[in-house]
Amino acid sequence: MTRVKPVAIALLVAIVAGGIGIALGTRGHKAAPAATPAQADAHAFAPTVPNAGPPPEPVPDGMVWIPGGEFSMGAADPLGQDANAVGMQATEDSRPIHRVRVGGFWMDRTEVTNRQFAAFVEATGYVTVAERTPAAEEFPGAPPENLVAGSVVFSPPDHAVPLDTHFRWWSYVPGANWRHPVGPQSNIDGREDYPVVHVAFEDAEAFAKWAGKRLPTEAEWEFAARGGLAGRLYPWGNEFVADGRFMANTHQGHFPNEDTCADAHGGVAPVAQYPPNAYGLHDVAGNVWEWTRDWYRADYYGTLASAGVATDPAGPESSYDPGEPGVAKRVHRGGSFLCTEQYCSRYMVGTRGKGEPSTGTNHLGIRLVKDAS
Ligand SMILES: [Ca+2]
Ligand SMILES: [Cu+2]
Repeated sequence: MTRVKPVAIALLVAIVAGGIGIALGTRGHKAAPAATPAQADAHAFAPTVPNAGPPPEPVPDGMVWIPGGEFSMGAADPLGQDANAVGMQATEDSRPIHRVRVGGFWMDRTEVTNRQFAAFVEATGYVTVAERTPAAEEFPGAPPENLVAGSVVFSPPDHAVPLDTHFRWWSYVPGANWRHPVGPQSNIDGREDYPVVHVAFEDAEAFAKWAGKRLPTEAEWEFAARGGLAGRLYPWGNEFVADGRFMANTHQGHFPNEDTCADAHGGVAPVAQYPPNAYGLHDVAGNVWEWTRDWYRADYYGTLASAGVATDPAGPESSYDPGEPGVAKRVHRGGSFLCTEQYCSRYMVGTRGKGEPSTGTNHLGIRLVKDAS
């Protein structure tokens, strides 16, 4: 049953949930066929050519060197079939496969943890977006009593539901924020090594500034996540379960009402519970989505492809999501503990997510990079 919400709250949810929409997609919106046949695209990957030379010194704590180099960016459609609207088959925005060159950089081995974020808040007194009362002018017409600080939380039904709208399993929860991941009654005691969640883009940037780091570009993120491999489905290769071992925290069982936790974790997991990729990065697939600094445009890769090899692409000038034209979005990457081939398979390494910048959720976090000095 869908709970009936006051209109203003529904509005708040509609706006705030814009971000997950994408991550999870909007069903019923049928994407246009790709201009390039899927089969041709599948052969568009060329080997990754990393930059030569040793990592610079010193090594920042908790980071690994990503050498940068030239690689093929994007995701092909290996299934070549017209299936669901948000899974692999719908990732036209990750095509065409195109050649990109990025410089070297340091990258966090893991997603930013509650411990790390707490140190930042302790030092600065920073208050996250989810902890601030929504401003009346941002939600015209909303009764003041409905303007309550909170965030968007995965709230699965206890029975199977049509996968037609993400409102069936996402709720705007007053009092949810990074300290209270699923609502005011919850806390992060004993969860110091879990990824921080419910962070908006500006929270991520504030944390990065304090830490002397920055958000990665989308191209940097993908170069790093691919770990030197070319054209693989996942950061570790082409087999989702490799030699009997789960390599990422995603969702098993019937989505969204049943998670069998075959991968050993239901919901978000502490960082680094799964093997790292070849560059030493944990959880670049699954666990929590990660902000990048780029604006999202569905057609951006086409723009880049026509320009030959793109050098350090930093995203388009502005955002455009054809599925939600009025909402400017930043790119998310990596997928989360909620990803499943039944609905959204964005743990696949070349695929893209996106989200409205003020919207955090309990499956969206941060991973940062740092330039070599
Ligand atoms: Ca899991
Ligand atoms: Cu997903």
